[in-house]
Amino acid sequence: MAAILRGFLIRQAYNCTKSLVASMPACNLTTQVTPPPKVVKGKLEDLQPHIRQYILEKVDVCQPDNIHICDGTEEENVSMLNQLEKDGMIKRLTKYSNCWLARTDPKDVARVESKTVISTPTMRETVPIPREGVKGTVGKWMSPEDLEKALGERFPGCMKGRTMFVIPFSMGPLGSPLSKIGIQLTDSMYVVACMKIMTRMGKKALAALGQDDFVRCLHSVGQPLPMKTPMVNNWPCNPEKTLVTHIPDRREIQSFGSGYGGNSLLGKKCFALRIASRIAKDEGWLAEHMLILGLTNPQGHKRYIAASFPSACGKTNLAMITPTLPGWKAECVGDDIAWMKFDKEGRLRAINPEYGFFGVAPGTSDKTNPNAMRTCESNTVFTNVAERSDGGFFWEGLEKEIPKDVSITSWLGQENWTKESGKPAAHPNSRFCTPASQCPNLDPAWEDPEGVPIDAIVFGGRRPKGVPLVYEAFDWKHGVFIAAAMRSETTAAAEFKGKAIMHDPFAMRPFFGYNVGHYFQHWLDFQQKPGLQLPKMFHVNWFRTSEQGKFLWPGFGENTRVLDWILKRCDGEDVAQNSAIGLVPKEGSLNVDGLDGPLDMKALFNIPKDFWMEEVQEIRKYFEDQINDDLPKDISNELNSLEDRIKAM
Ligand code: GTP
Ligand code: SPV
Ligand code: MN
Repeated sequence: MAAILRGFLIRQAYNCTKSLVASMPACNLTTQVTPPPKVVKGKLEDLQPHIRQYILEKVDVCQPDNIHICDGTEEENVSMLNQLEKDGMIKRLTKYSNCWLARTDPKDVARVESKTVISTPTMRETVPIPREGVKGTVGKWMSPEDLEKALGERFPGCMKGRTMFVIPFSMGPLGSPLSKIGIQLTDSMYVVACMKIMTRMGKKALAALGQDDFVRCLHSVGQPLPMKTPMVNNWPCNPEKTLVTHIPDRREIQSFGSGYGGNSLLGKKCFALRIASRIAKDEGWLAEHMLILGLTNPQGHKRYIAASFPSACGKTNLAMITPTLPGWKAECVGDDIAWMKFDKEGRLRAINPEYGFFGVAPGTSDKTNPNAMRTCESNTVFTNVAERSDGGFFWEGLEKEIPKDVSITSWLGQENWTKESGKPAAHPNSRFCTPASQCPNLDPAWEDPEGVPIDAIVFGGRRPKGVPLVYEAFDWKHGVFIAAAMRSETTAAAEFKGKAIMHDPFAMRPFFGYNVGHYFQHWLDFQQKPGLQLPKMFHVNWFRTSEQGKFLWPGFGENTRVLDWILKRCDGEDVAQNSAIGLVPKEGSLNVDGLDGPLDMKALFNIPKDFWMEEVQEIRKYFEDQINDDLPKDISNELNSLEDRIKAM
């Protein structure tokens, strides 16, 4: 009763009498209710009724003290950063302009796949039914009843004592026919600051929305005030209760307990991949974990590629590549997510729905990724990196750039950190959150509302053994199979411990918004549609190692050599030959001129029969265990053909 009365009072207070509750039951006005929250910024009355209704619904549940409707202005941003600094949640990195360091509670450092769920009326819509006795690993389903219960145990009263920020944001260039709008409600100012970098947010997004519907995103750190337990690093979170939920039928996300990355910046993985992949299936397009890169060869011919690697497997690096081959130019459109749709002419067109980069810090240096270094020297929020005594940042990979008199404080706050401590200075999943507009090699067409035309789709992973540097799919169907059969070594981007080779179809295992088998079919279906210019598909592996465990390929800027070969194939050049697994470079066709150091081409391109026999068995087991009845026939046929070709080797 108190809750219903409270809801009524809130709507009365904001003069929103078109009540959500159709009729007010007679009630005793002496019932104790908390007063409605104060709107400290913006006006609820100025919002479209459907937005206001969503906010009030969640205000009812979460019971914040204040409401702040974000306008997205620079003044707002500055005042929030100042407040965050006052609260001790971020610290200025004085060596740069407007750069900040946040250190999280060490319990909240990465995406939590085990606590990320999708809720649909039936399980099969979200995940395949695994083979009997097997635990499903491609997504997690929650029944609507369990979801309601789980949300009910978490959200009521979760924003008490806090401010609810209302963030209207556009995924994709404002006004592009390919873009979509979301409204995120959050009680974390850190999230607002990062959403300002990662999305086009504020008044402009509201204007672009008009009367249309939006993706509903609710986020709470799950710590009403006063907190019952002390905060660690001034970083409120609730790891025991963390739950990231999606309701694709309602285009809705509700995330509780984590303030970190993809768990809390809901425009990113939750919206732009999980919800968007479902919208894409319904509407006939693709939402993918892919970078988008423009490449101009020395003859001046420009083309774009999209590339899909699992988390922490090199997307940001490839997206910002500095070509080592003379005469080449590379320009970045996006580093993590691509929304792609075939246009009227049958060309696949891609936009980057994001506005910034949330990139892995360790390994980034002037040598590996100078463009990222230049991008994040201003207006950047760093999370869980180490700090230099001169106000600079530090992480693994920057050892050579530390002057003698500069000391390091680790991400855990350990002063005078040295390598000898045996612990990394920066968390392996520490990140920079930085505006795309600052990237020196940003593509001029990166905000083209029509998207850029894609000529090649590249898949890849971390494969220390057996998988060659590059190979091409025989055709679209074979390409979809290669992507479905992708595997990669685990990384620090999620909660996994230790190194293991995991299946990661399309680099989307943690991000599918619906049944992976139906997703494969959605990709396969494009082959049947008339008039489409299907891009060529490839698989790359920068991470093959020698017996001694050293990388066989120099990687980074030198990857242009592989892209050169890929684009030659797109031009129809006769530089490929058949192998059991796909088309590989003809001898001498991969340009290795001027590479310093010896290169073991044989080891890089070797296709060991015993390895591939095992790989086929492993893939078959995975498909049968995990995808079971939902595996498209075309995919199992492709697997059988691969096996036949390997047997015949
Ligand atoms: P997410 O943001 O998690 O999706 O990661 P990502 O795919 O963008 O990966 P990123 O480019 O940030 O690279 C992750 C790690 O791989 C970094 O430590 C890089 O230094 C390393 N890396 C990237 N490209 C290469 C390469 O070509 N060779 C080698 N050896 N390492 C690479
Ligand atoms: C990934 O894990 O693929 C990321 C980082 O890009 S996060 O946004 O946290 O998902
Ligand atoms: Mn990613």
